[in-house]
Amino acid sequence: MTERQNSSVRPESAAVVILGAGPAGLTLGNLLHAHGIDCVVLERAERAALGTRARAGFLAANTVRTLERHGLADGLRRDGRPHGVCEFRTDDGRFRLDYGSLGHREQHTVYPQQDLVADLLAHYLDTGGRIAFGTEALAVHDADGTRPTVSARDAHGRPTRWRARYVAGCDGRHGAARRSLPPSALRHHRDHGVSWLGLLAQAPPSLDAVGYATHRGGFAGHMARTPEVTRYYLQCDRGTPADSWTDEQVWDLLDLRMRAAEHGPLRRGGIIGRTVVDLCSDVVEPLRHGSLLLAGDAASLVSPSAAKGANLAVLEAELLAEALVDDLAHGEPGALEQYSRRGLARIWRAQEFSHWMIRLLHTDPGTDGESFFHESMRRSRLESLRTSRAHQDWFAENYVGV
Ligand code: RFL
Repeated sequence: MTERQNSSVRPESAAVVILGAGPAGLTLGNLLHAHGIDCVVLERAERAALGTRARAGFLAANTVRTLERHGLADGLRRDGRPHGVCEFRTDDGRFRLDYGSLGHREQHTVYPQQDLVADLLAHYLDTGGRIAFGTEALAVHDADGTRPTVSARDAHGRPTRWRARYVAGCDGRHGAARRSLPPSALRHHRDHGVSWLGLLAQAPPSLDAVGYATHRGGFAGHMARTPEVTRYYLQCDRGTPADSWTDEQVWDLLDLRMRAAEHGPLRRGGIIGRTVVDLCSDVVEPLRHGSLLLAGDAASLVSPSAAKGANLAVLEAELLAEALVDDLAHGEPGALEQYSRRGLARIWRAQEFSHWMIRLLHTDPGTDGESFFHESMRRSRLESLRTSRAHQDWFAENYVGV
């Protein structure tokens, strides 16, 4: 293991400097390292913090295949659980979609993102990958040339500088890569006007399915994480502080919106995590800006309504790794432009489906205030999903696919 945190031994240049050790950065690091490309990962957090951030949990079949292809799936193969059913609960009753036997007949693997990150990190370090923990990238300079540099601050607050041929911006939505984009970069942003209180409960799942409940008080969601921990979502007003409801009020609201009185009680437990998420979508075009390349949340933000973010991060990292290997090892012109085109095609597909899910799950007040009209459209959409096999196949393909 070559974990080199000491600045006196840490090299200050690499062919590829990767910003961020999330699913995107670590997948990319592993793939480049496996192809003998000299790379280093700069990560703001300390190592201990990396394996503790609970976020995603549903990995699509394609994501699992990608990780398997590169020998990065041992943990999720061992501890991940297959999942292929979702249940909608509405004013008109409830229905279940066995999406694992619809469409392309693919399932999710439930595996917490923090475990995936821990696996990717362990593999990267065990195979000799270089990473600088506690190092915050501040800006990418000269990205329009062939010798970009990254200015950073190490764990002791000392300034450091990294030279590269390429910089891979995998440092999320608030990272240095996005801050360093040239004015020519297009940023397509859409605020869906909806917020969710994301909750982690120390409680076993209450359903054997992903639960989506529409209710006049707002949306509620249920997603398994582990046999002991479950993620719930409660739609809340924009600006609601995460701690505005007590644990008991949270459970009462979840019971109400998920119609526990009709469909069975939820299994309660301590609320161990709360995050307010404002649902918005955001895409940067193109994904290449000279020597700066974007992947994962740095490239696009997808609302968590369809669980696409972590999946896109892994898939884009694979595409980017292929393009960088083609460019650096085989001198193939155009490989990085192609990365941008291929990555954006996937991103917009995921955006479209996530947007559709948002409109399926929330009442849209509309600019004209005709909530009856919009609510009726939404009910009709749900009814179509309940009754049309063609619609169900389309849903399954998009829900599990990226
Ligand atoms: P990450 O995971 O944010 O990792 C970025 C890394 O960069 C570091 N960093 C920096 N390092 C150096 N210098 C800087 N200046 C830096 N700034 C940041 C950070 O410390 C971090 O380690 O981005 P990445 O790799 O692009 O991965 C994206 C995913 O994390 C994200 O899309 C998903 O978590 C979204 N998401 C879900 N995705 C799914 O596919 N399925 C789900 O079920 C799902 N559920 C969720 C989610 C996101 C959520 N939140 C918190 C928005 C549930 C929630 C509540």
